[in-house]
Amino acid sequence: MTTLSHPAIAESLPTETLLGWLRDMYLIREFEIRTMQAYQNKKIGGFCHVYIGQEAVAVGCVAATRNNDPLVTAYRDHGHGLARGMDPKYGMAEMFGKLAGCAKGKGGSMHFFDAANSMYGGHGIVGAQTPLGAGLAFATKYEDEVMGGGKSDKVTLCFLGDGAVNQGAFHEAMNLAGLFDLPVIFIVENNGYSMGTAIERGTTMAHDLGAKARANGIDHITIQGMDVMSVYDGMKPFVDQCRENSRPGFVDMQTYRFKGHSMSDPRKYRTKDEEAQYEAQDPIGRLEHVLKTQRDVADADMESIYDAQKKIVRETVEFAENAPAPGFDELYKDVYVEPFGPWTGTSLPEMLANDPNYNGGAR
Ligand SMILES: Cc1ncc(C[n+]2csc(CCOP(=O)(O)OP(=O)(O)O)c2C)c(N)n1
Ligand SMILES: [Mg+2]
Repeated sequence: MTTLSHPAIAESLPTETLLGWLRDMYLIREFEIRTMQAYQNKKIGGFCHVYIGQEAVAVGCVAATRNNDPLVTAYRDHGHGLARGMDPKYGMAEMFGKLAGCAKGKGGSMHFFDAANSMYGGHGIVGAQTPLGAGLAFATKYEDEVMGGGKSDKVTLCFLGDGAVNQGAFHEAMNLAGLFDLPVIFIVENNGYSMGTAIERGTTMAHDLGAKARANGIDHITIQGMDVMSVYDGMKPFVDQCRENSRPGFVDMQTYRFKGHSMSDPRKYRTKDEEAQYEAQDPIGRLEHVLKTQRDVADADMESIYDAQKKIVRETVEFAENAPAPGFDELYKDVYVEPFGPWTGTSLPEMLANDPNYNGGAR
């Protein structure tokens, strides 16, 4: 394991930067509170997993990257989209199943997507995004080195849950990343549970997840993910190192989800004491405390930032309510690569027969 020694970088950042992180965490928290309400009011259907408690992870990691660094994650994805700068009203509209949603209302909560901010989803199959993370990193390297795109030096952030480290796809992705020197960082948002299963019950070496990285020759670090400044301090040099040497990385990001796994989880598998212990480490409260005691920021100033985020989120709900639903003409769109779909009236063989560049399949 590499021990990165660095000064407390976040401490040296201007107060404005820390206030920006606070604003983003407020936005995510409020977005999730309203999401839960809308779900209970049956405005949102399907699977829905909120990010409350884990806000510092997405915000700190995004702060350590550039906006064109690809990012991919699992289904607990609202925080990543918002931290990356996705317009929250397109996220809310997505969950309401509206055409204005970021995936035209066809994906829902688990499929936030925002290509303009290099956010490539939102994936519902546990671990399925890990080969995609390796693939995104492979693509950037290929563009740089083979296609002559110059050095974009992009670093891909691939988030996964602690449950996903038990998936075969994850190990295949890590193997290829290690083998091909892919600039990807796998960030395990280790909230201690996969649905109702505690990590120790489902994962070998749960006390040392870095073992999974060492097996593939991949550098790893552990980060206290309840504190946005620690997240940034850990991630910034790690991302810079990955950018510099194009070697993959692995992060055991220790965090906790304050709510249930999804909207239908009574949380019987953990104690109220345990929940209270983590709630006392609320990432938002921690940053508020730092800003108040070390930066002389007044409570009223932070409150007004929170109020502004509340207003933004209230407007997302109004927007989503009033936005039109997709029409029937949307039903078959974006299902297959167009125009090969059967509804276009053109079959693939017909398309190829009419394509002057098609060589009949000869290699
Ligand atoms: C391949 C696969 N198996 C099972 C499921 C059902 N499932 C959905 S979420 C989940 C738990 C995953 O937990 P974790 O990776 O720790 O992420 P967290 O929910 O804690 O963010 C499971 C088993 C699934 N979606 N995909
Ligand atoms: Mg988990």
